[in-house]
Amino acid sequence: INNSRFSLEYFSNSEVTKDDGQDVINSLTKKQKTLPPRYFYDAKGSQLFEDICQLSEYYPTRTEASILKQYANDITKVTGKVELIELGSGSSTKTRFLLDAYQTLDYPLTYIPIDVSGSILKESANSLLTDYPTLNIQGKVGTYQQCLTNIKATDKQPKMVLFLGSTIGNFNHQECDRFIDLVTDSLNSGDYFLLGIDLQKPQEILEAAYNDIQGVTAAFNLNMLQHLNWKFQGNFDINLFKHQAIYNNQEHQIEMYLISNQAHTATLQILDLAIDFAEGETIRTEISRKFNIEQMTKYLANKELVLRHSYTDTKQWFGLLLCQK
Ligand code: AVI
Repeated sequence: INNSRFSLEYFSNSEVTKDDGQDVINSLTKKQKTLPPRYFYDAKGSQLFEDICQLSEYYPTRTEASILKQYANDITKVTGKVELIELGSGSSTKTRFLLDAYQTLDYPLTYIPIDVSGSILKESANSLLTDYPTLNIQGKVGTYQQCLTNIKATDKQPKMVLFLGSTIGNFNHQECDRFIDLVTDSLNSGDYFLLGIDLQKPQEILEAAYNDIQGVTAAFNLNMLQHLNWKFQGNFDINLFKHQAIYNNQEHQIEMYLISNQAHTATLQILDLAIDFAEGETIRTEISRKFNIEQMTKYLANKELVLRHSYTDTKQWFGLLLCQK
């Protein structure tokens, strides 16, 4: 993209590193085998996720979009003029409601999308530059850690960090702590954090959202094995696995599994790893925690993030928390 309103900085490359592999080895050699959810998102997986967002069963995306649409102007009134930084921006579709609203405040608006995928970032920047003729876009490709650390050092303008889609639900408690600490460190006092959280609701609705009839979520889950095959020269046979998502009522989280339907061994050559599966043995590929607004508010307050306003939909299925450091 050749445009004076656009810049792109790379903090990570797509080469396979030793650490990547170590992560997979550790996860697959535990008693309950797991895999890091970031392996969902190769080019095919990212497309499947976009498809999931369109499913009638998968309510989070459209519910969050409806909240943003309804309250974007209210949000601008609370924060005033800020620079927008989005973590895991992806296609930036929902962000447009905020860009529309901030645009009306009439100042040089800067949007800093951060994503691990450079290709999706360029694609979405291209269409944003056309649709928002005065918007400045400073994309950053890398992990949240890499990109946020850098922002703290360079940025003095009031800002708001966006973390939408309830992606925070894919972190366990420890990862969540570390993530929020990272965000808090990157904010100056007075800066804002806008967090999207999926709320607790009846089990049937949750399980339907992660076991859609068309099998898109199943394809998304199984694609992780194909991604590993490609990345680490593996021989996972996706026909030997079945997708399942169940709601864990105690932990308030969806758990996604791949279940091996027979005893077999798979290998990942580059990692020098052979993985034995018993019949019925599972790999847990994702947790998706479901939250309660009051509890989350207390948690954030303990982390120096004070709730300014919370927004929700009429069914109270999804929440947007606007916090300030
Ligand atoms: C990205 N993340 C918030 C999604 C979720 O709902 O936890 C990922 C997903 N997994 C299955 N469907 C969607």
